[in-house]
Amino acid sequence: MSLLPLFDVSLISRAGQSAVTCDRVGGGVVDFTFGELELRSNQLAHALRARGLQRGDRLAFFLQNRLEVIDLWLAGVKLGLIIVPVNVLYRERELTHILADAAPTAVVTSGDLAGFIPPGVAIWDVDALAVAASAQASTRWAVPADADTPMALIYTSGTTGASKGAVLTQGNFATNGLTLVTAWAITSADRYLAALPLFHVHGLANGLHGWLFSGCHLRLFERFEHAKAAQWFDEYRPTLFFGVPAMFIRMLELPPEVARAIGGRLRLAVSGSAPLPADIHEKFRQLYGSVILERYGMTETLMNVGNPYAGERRPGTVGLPLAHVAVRICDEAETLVPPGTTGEVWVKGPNVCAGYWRRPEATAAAWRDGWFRTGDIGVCAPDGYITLQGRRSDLIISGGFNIYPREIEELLLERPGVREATVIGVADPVRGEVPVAYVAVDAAQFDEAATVAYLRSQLASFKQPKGFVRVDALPRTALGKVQKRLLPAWPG
Ligand code: MLC
Ligand code: AMP
Repeated sequence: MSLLPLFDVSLISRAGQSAVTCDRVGGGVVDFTFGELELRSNQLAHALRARGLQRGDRLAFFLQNRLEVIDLWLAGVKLGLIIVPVNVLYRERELTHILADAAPTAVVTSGDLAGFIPPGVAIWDVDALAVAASAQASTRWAVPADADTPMALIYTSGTTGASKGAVLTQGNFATNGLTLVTAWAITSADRYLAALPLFHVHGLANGLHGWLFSGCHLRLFERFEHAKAAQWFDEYRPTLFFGVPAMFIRMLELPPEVARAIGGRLRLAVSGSAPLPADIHEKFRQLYGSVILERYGMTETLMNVGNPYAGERRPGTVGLPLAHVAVRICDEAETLVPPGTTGEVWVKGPNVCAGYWRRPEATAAAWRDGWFRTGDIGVCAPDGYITLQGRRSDLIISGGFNIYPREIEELLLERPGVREATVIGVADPVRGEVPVAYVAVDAAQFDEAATVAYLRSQLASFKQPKGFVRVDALPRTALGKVQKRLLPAWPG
């Protein structure tokens, strides 16, 4: 299953229908029809070909949500490119690694972000590219593709501190999108408010494809801004909203009458990417009159499991395997465990990526006989509902963004005066967890302010430790492994 025939249900068959509303630079909004998106992406495909891009070449984008990201995705499908979405919050360390590993022909970015791109990488300004495209022919240029054609290389934080690129195919996105449109009954009558970033799979794979396959209407926002949420929902009147728990927690701050009005029009509110506490599920239901559908996915697999659209949406659980996904829970000996027993979640299906980009060892370590080992720990109830309980690694999820402590620890250990360092996640009422660093330092040499400034230049803002706790030495096992559970409590 390839993507273009599925997109054509909207791009060609609904050419005259309003497709998307975006903010206009300088104020106001601008609308585009599906037919206009078809023409824009054809022109961009010609412009990219003129710059030498060919099937299989990588092209990265480092952009906030904007229409040009959609143009790039559509042109990428047409040309058989491998698109590399990069989180706009990434800084020197993350960008250097990803861009060296993916080796894209260029990074498409905007003037405000271009300064973060490390030297040696070709930068294509998004506005200049759009101007170049507008002078190109609008005839369609499309190369043959099938389900195995690589579509995207999406980086996911690695336990070693270096992230790995998951190779996602057209078939992965097609299966995922089609299942969601069917399972969630998305139709052309829906109105989808999109504020999740398009550089991660929740917004990209679910949001963008749910929209294009169903032909519903999209209101694209640059990013989620909780102070503006009430106004956005009131003006746009969405029927669909996909978010991370931090967004739903922020939305609990709205006045009850505003919340009721929003909830009355919302047909479906979906939460994922981090655990949604059961009390937030309940508070949202009371305030908005809308029962959140919690779902579970990952970069490597897109969506795996979700609560039913028609059926019980059970708080605290991620629900049931999607129609095309097989799930099993296995113990440390890699054996299937019975319902009610905790183990690692393994998944199999056409949603699972083709492997890690140029990392055969990492790929071999993550797959067993066709099953992908998610690293998530969970339990399956006798009636099939799955509850996630934790992770095999010490991954921290903050506002739906992933943080591997090791990445921060490695940087801390490079700083003068730092003898030992470890990072843990501590509870945060909005973001779920935030990172905190525990350090054993030589006080005469350690400069906390300089260390904070260094981390800011190297890593995304959501990875910045919210505090430094000084200890004489880290608690360790006899084998030298840090015992994070024995660290003194974070004083807040
Ligand atoms: C967040 N920030 C941004 C930003 N998003 N800055 C610029 N552009 C963006 N797009 C920064 C802010 O500058 C700030 O930095 C911090 O994040 C919090 O911002 P806030 O305005 O206070 O937002 P808040 O109300 O806390 O909500 C944060 C959030 C953000 C919900 C908007 O966490 C977010 O967009 N999360 C979505 C993550 C996501 O899409 N995950 C999906 C992964 S895919 P500072 O310096 O002040 O801290 C996946 C698989 C799957 O996991 O299938 O689920
Ligand atoms: P990422 O690598 O950014 O794709 O993040 C994927 C990880 O997010 C998963 O492996 C889970 O640990 C976590 N995750 C996604 N959805 C949920 C959810 N509904 N509840 C708890 N954790 C989730």
